[in-house]
Amino acid sequence: MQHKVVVYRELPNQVLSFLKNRFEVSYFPNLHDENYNNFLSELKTAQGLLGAGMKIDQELLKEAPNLKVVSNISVGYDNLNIEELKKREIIATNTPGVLDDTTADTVFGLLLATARRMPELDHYVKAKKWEGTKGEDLFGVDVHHKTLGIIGMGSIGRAVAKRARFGFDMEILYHNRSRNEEAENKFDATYCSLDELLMKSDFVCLMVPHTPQTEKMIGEREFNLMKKSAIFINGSRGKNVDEAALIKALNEKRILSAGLDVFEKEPVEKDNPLLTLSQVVTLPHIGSATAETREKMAKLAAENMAIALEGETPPNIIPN
Ligand code: 8YV
Repeated sequence: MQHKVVVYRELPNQVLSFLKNRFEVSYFPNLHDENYNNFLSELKTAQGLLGAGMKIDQELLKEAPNLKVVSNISVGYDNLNIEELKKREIIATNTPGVLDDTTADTVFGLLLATARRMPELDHYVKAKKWEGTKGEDLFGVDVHHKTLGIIGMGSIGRAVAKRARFGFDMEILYHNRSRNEEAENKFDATYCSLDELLMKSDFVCLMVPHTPQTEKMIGEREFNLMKKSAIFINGSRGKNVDEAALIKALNEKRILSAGLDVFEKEPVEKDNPLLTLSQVVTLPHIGSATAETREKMAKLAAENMAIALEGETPPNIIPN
């Protein structure tokens, strides 16, 4: 019997062909209200589900009685209910590794853009406000030779540390569930408690996955521990931060500024106060979003799916 795979994300042509050569494919490059019922009816007879970001919980899984494999086109898998997948003996996979450098580029770009106020000053120039010699009102703060605190020293955290250490002569502090020898040996990173990191860092960069343990791990207490001159960067998940506390800290000038690729609710709500703050640089969750990397992620996700449906153990299986 030929397996059926439902795809709910747009895929590069060659990745789609790879799947079509092996499986029956129901393709929903753009899932919306009008085609959602059709998607659900295709899911009923599918063995594979491939895409990114969809909440795969008990409610959805009830609609997918034949499902054997869920392949995420992302490294994060906070959209999956792992317990529920385990109960149903469904294999889940993700795409680690291929996005590390691209995501680290985004995070470091965000850090630079926030410190040097680049988006704000871009608007300033384009608004034709640049006249005469400019003074202090346009100053930013230095990045080089400062202290960067990385919370979450996984492979993306290490790619950020590498850029900071070798490109910008930064001191690296880090906090992680466990010590990371590679970070300590290669980037001179110093392990410390979360509180010590928050108190000593000029830049606090959050890079942890979203789990029940990391939910809102940065809140009022943590912002209060940071320097008044601290710049907070979130390249992880919005739900790891108490957004109301972040807004309060920024409004009360308890930290200097923030660079955010992620938000508590995505797409960000139109009336989110963060969108009105000039000291906040915002991005629409584009950490891994380059043509090259998204293609690699899609290819890896399709390979994971093929290997798993063919009865072998895929390389990027999510432990349950
Ligand atoms: C996107 C990410 O969430 O891989 C992750 O965990 O955060 C991003 O790459 C993903 O590709 C869905 O658009």
